[in-house]
Amino acid sequence: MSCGCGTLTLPSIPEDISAKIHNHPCYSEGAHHHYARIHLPVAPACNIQCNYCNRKFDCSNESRPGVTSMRLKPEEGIKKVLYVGGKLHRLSVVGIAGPGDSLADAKKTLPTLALIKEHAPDLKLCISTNGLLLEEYLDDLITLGVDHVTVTINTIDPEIGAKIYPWVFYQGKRYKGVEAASLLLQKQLLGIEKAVQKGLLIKANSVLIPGINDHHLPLVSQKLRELGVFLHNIMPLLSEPEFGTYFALNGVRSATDEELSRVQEACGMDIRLMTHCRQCRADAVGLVGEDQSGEIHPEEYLPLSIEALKEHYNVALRNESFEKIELFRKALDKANERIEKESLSSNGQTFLVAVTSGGEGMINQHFGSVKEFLIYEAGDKGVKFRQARKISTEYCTGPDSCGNPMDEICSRLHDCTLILTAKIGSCPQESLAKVGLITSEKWANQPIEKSILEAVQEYIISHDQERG
Ligand code: CLF
Ligand code: SF4
Repeated sequence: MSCGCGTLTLPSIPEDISAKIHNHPCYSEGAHHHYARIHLPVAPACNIQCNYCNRKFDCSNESRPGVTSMRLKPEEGIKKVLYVGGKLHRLSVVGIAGPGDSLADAKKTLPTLALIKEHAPDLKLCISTNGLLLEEYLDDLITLGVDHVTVTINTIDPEIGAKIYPWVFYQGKRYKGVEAASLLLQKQLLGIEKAVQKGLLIKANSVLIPGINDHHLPLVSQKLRELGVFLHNIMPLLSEPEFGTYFALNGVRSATDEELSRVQEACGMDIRLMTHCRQCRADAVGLVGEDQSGEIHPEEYLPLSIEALKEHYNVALRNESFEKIELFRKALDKANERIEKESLSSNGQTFLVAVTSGGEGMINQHFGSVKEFLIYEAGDKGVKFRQARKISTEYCTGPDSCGNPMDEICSRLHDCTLILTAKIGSCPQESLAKVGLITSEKWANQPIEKSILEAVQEYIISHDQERG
């Protein structure tokens, strides 16, 4: 099973853990092409302040900054889950990731999880927290069957922490500066340690903040590994003036793709990395990377009774869909297995390849409708997923409106060698060729990894021939 690993050669994943992550789209890179998640925005309160967060918007620890989700009550949340699960059979996980901190608002998070456990027990339960109250609520989470928990931990040094967290509110008292950062760190480490001891699968998120914790994150990774954390997700700081955060207004800029790659490379020496995170919304719905939240309207599910929604949810049909997905995954793994057997013989060179995909692990999206490119790295060590790069608008937004975000696309893909896509017009193809990007439709509707292997092999051969 592929798991979004970094550069470290880790021992293989034990069978019981493999089973737990098999259809979790965040914990398993392989699963994210096939299985969907839903976030329920039931928890608006928070007990700390992060300098990259503006509380007018959703929690930036597990969501894209600058987005405001509609709040739901627990009983509205379960209705939404049953409604979406009945429509979107590939839904496998429910996450609570804000819009504040799930455990600062445990009075709403825990009843919501209890309702899901009661009415949709086939779904995995997942929460994301800043960790301040993790230890306090651990037993409740275990009783409810939550076994995937994300803790955002940006530093293990209180001096650095004081630059990120201006205050922490704990047991009726507001702490500030280094004292606040020390308290938060101590509670995070204790919560993680206890959670791992009790068998929870912990993912840690760290926001990569240029000039603040960029050089320090490998130490965080080391510590997380010692604590038994399963996966480390480095998320680039997104910092735009319109987000109105302390960092954005005080000159702390967004992290670049290159900085992210560099830090991932350094952290991947110590721990298994998640590289396919899309910093989704607190009300995200659908495959990771393909948010369908705008298609789900409260008036469609709120008037219905739980009983009616359970019928619509239809566990038997959902099970059949899961079986089909698993058959497809097996066929896909078989098609991709060549990449494990065949060496690329790139003589130490690595190539970045951008792919357009609408899911299912295939090159099945038209260049014109792409909102994000999947970037893979291919070299002597094989083909591995590196990161997703979003663009602000698709190349083509309608029949009469072929836009021209080509400058942005060229700049986001400037370090790539090849672009593999399902379809591309001659006009964008020529523009990309001018900046040295080679595009190809040859692998349209083919599995991603084996296509990259073949495309890079072809590229190496043709270049060797050119050089004589
Ligand atoms: Fe949601 Fe987070 Fe659970 Fe996934 S998201 S609570 S672990 S179900 Fe996933 Fe979204 Fe990244 Fe989060 S892609 S922001 S890592
Ligand atoms: Fe914002 Fe989340 Fe930090 Fe709270 S924990 S301040 S909601 S980013």
